Amino acid sequence: MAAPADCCYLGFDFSTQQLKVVAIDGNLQVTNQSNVQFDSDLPEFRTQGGVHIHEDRLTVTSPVHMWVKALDLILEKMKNAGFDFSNVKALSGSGQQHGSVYWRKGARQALQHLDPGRDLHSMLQGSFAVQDSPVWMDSSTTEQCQCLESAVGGAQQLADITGSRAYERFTGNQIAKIHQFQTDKYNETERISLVSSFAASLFLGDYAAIDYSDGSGMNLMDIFTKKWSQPCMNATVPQLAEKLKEPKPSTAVLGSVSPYFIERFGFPEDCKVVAFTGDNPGSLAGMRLQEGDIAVSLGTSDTVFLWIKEPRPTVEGHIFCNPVDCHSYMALICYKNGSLTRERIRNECAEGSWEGFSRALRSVPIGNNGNIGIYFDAMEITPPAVGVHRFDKHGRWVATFTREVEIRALVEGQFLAKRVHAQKLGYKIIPGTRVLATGGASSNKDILQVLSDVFNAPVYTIDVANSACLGGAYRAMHGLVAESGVSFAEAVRKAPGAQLAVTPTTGAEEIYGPLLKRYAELEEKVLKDTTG
Ligand code: ADP
Ligand code: XUL
Repeated sequence: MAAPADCCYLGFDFSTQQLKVVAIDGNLQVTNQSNVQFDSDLPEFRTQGGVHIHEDRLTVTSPVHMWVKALDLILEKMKNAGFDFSNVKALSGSGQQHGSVYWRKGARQALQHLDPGRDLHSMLQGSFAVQDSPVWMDSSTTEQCQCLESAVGGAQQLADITGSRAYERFTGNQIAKIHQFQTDKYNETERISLVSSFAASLFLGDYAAIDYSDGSGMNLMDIFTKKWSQPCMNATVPQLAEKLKEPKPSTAVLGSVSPYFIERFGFPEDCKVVAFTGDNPGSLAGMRLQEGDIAVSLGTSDTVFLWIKEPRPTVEGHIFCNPVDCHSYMALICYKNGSLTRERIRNECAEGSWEGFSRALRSVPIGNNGNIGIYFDAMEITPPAVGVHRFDKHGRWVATFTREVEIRALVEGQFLAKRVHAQKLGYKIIPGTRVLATGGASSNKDILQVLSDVFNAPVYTIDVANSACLGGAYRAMHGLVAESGVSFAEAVRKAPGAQLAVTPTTGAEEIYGPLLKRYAELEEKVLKDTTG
């Protein structure tokens, strides 16, 4: 599948704070990138961090027109910089997950008859029934979540269908709230899109399907049949399917770019639009995760992505359809107590120095002589428990550890938790499994060594500043050949790889095998104490 080097693929990412784009050539090298920052480049929308936080502190929205104007701006910027759109064979992209867009009756007509002499923003002024789109930071739908869970028999039952229990930010619950409190606007709506499918619609000049992977973040889709779940739809809004239409595979070619882009920017007539997806699925593609791999982002909070073959949804974490392989799944798990907790312990036990923190890690043997610590300074997400808890090798509660033991207990505890929760969701370590580490703490080799030992797998580091965007460009390229059976891994084989950082210490599995079991039991106990 040799692609001429002068052909080009674009990936867009409509994220919370900015719109980004990358261009790659046929050899998968990045040739161009650009971005539009919502707060500073579009100050007229008066957003902070790309959003408006409403008075109740729970409702969080973004102006849908800001996203349209950002697309006008970024394409204009590329054109002015001399970017040659005539080589673009396909484009795709991603959007922040869960956010929703409400197209007013008649908007489809507007999309189909765009005048290349004008910008999108001015032509789509009247096209949205709801001007302020709810986004993933919104947490105002607790009532709607409770209704949905009780309608299907409980949180675990909802997770068994949709891959997640009810979450305030998930789109179905947001739609239910709009139907309830903005009934007129809901009734004026002819189509509801996710941020991702909204963005694809702009390029397509018609409504774009929601893809399976981002569709999994709605609490509406049966992730196993990949159809809207009737019980969930009924409990959300009657006849909702008319406004959503059927979801499609994330690898689907939705059509060619609309004549608007051909005439205004010089895109070729056969430039394809591949389904857009959520930013987290987009990142999985950008990082080129493969079966059995786990990606661990060690930032302010810690996030884990997993490639799973046989998922077992639970009330913790999320299972989404896999964006690059329709026979697989991905899981997403978020932890609130990440770098901030590591920093607190570093300050208390290593005089504020990462050097000292690393020295302490190296000075205590792996397995910490059986001592285990659970450090939830803030109420944790996975699991919803709080407090600092220390246990000795007999499982007895202890008040303090020495400084060195405390540091190792923290790091081992954080990674044991990641493996325990990953396995609960159905994750299996297989021969060839890689751990891909990203985020601030991935620059620390001693922390990565613990990660490698706990997972008994090599750890690679990867720069992911643009992973969702890059994933969009990779998916655009793969979309053109997916139907003929070429796998994503094969299509992006030539892309720059991750760097091997550390390999597991001999004997680590024998030590961490029993510790994993003990950690899981102790965490259960802590969770019971928190929830009473
Ligand atoms: P964000 O999630 O905000 O993007 P980053 O991925 O940039 O965060 O990570 C920032 C964190 O990285 C800091 O809070 C800091 O605790 C951590 N960090 C930076 N250097 C090191 C180091 N050498 N060892 C461990 N942690 C580090
Ligand atoms: C994932 C989530 C966020 C957004 C951020 O469930 O809500 O990561 O996708 O853009």
